[in-house]
Amino acid sequence: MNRILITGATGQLGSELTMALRKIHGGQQVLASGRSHPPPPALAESGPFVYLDVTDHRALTEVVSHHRINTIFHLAALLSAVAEAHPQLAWQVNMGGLTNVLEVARCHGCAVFFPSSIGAFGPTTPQDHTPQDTLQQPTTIYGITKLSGELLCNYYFHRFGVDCRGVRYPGLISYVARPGGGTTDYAVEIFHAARRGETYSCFLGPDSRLDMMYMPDAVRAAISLMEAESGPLVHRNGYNITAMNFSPGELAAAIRRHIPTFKIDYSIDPLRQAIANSWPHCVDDSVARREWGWQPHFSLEEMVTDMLAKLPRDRKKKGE
Ligand code: AKB
Repeated sequence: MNRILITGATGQLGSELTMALRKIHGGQQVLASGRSHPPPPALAESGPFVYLDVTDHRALTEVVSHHRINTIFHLAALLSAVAEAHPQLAWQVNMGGLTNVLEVARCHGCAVFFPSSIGAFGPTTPQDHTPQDTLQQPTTIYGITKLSGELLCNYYFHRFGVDCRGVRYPGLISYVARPGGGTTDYAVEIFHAARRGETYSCFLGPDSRLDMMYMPDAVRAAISLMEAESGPLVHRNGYNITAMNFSPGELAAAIRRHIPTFKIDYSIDPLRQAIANSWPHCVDDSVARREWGWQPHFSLEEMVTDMLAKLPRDRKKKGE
């Protein structure tokens, strides 16, 4: 892993994973890519950035061959809520992008990291302590692309020897780049509202419990899985991983321990609530712990303390 391409590098995970990989391997070794014009300054100044649409097979092939890439972190995808609003586009980007990446990886001998999600589960999956290997019947287009992606990555490994690895991420919480169009985005938005001194109007109900993870753990998970010895990796793709689980009501209470005046109210979005209701409350990540030593570092309390310390104090939207 020393000539790395990151697709979707300007996204919530990509912008921090790129910086972490550049710290380890050197800026020039890590090629960030995405569809932003211009790219965010932190990405543009710390190493190379190329405009890349992952649905363009020829462009992807040229980038991989020109830069002699040997590892691809393929993060470009539509998230759950925006995918549900545009199902055909979601299939085109999430599946079209992945099949292009896997084909290019097969032809150019690259390893591939593919982020799946708790969205790969559905309403028939056991909701508590969801096992690694269980019934997966997702009812969202996002979940269908994530489950298909896990299966396709395993197929490329067994059929063609492409070293594909991946995890099922829960909701990711971070203060650098905002998430775009996910069901768990409330867990980031709430901090921005709290920092502005505003009441947060939450689009999920107070008791919607979901798995979550703070970004430093999510970045470490991707890097450590890709660096792990291959031998013990039985599952390879779609590893359940988690760090904490909470409901909007519990997150608001945790923020209130730091900002006692913070208030939340609820204005439920039926689309995102239905998606959340179809996902597990908490997954069992013991297989990831056993096969490659996965271990989260941040609990709910630690994450809230760090988020509030690091999040830039936003200006009030109006009238400040
Ligand atoms: C989303 O909400 O779509 C993502 C996810 C859990 O996969 N954050």
